[in-house]
Amino acid sequence: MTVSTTLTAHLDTFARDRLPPAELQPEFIFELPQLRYPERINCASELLDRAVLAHGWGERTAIHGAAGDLTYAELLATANRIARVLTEDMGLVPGNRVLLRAPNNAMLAACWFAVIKAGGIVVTTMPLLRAKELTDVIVKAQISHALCDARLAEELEIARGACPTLMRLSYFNGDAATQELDSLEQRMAAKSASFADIDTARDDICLIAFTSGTTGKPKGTMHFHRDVMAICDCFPQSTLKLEAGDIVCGTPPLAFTFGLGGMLLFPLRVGAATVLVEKLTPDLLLQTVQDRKVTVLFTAPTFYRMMAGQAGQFDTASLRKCVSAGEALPVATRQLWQEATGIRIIDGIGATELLHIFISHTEDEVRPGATGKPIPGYRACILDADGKPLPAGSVGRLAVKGPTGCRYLDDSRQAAYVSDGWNITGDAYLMDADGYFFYQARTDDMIVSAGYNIGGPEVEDCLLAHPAVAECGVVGVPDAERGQVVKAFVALKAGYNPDAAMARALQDHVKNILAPYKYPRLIEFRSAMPRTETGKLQRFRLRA
Ligand code: 3UK
Repeated sequence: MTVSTTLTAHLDTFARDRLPPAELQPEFIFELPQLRYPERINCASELLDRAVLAHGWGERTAIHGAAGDLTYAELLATANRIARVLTEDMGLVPGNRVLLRAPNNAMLAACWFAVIKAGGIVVTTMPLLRAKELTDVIVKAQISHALCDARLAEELEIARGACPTLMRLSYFNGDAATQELDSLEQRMAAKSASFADIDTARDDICLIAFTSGTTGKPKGTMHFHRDVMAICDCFPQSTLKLEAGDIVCGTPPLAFTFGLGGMLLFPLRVGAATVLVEKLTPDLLLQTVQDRKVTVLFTAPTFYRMMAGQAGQFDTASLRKCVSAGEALPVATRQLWQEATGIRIIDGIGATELLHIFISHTEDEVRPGATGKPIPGYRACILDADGKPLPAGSVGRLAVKGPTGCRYLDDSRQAAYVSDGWNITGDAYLMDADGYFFYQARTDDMIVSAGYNIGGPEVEDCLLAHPAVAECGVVGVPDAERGQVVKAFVALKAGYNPDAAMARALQDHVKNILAPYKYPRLIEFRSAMPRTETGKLQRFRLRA
């Protein structure tokens, strides 16, 4: 497929002008016939207008929200009204960047479609970001407009002072009952429910997702309309097998592309419904599964682990499929969830740079400890430090290519992520003789102790299988004699004592299961592990 680069609909070419140079772009593969999209496509028209006008799904429920349910037709009308506010009142021009800020709710979903209908570029931000972090994002992407949940106004108002490009701002009230004067809702009420979507090119940028990086300035990953369509037409079709009757729910924010795909785009692509809940705890998610008869769950491994203990108190019979991503799924967690619900979790590795999941497996192909195989449409291999492919059984750098890939916004770190057309995710992996991919650690997190390479997650898996352990994190700490030694941070379940005898018991437990050189020489008890908003263990904070 030749990808046109001339017919852009963007009048503001800021983002387009800052795409990585051709030699630093990943190679894209469009082997699957469903990924050969027409030259002009607007992913919002495709997912929303076509759902109502072509498929006739207007009366179906698209979103179950706290303030009530929205049908596909209602979601379309709401998005159209917001698109009119953006273009008629707020001066949005195709190619402008628009910041969205809200917990997972129906207004956030409608705003997402509205921006893309109007030819804008969506930058959804995590609800917990503070003014400093918002400023970094706004300045980096030269954001001109913002649509923000009124309850999250404070930090954005502080950021605004340092952000001269951010000229037009409108607040909405989300699922809250109160309606402010001159809110986005008020402005929308005056608008017609129809809107002519901008006729964008398939390779026009429609979203910039910032990575939840642990160090350095956040990186903006840029994605095209065709990339959004591609993630809808890969994992959910070949692996998850999402269906029109499904009701999905889960924890990842829509600002995290795991959540954007799973909790919004994938269900809309097939005529299914999503349950958007603003704040979820393990028992609230279980309660929601019971109340809403949820069939498909998306969340991170720690959430499955926490829910497993309580699942018996709820009716989870409606559940059909459970997807885990964000970090490695421990074998012990997979087992606990299967014992509690009878469901085999579908593990999948995705990345913001690749937009969504690229290695995964169906429930019938579970291989404990493995993430799976490249999903149809993607290829993966293991490379050595020089970029040469390694044979099966060797640990090396995971390299991936497919219909999506890394395009950082004006960032010298592009050269570290893309090499020779491959996306290098920063993960150490091993492929076995059958082609299954086994996660070892983040490349930077591999522990090297007395010449042995040790992946922290393997030791964590082992500790999690001990009945006293609630949560844990394993890192390497400097050691004069061995270079590094393995150190485990452990949070115990209620009723267990964090004492020397417990530490010894845990060490013996690991020595009984793994090669003895992997056992944690140091153990420190903590009440909980430091985690990101997306559920990832922050190993750098444990090392500090
Ligand atoms: C790690 C995993 C082992 C891995 C994401 C699904 O996590 C997502 O994106 P991020 O940019 O992080 C990417 C990195 O996270 N990781 C993710 N999933 C797994 N490690 N097993 C897994 N199943 O280090 C990867 O490089 O935050 C996940 C969909 C969309 C996403 N953006």
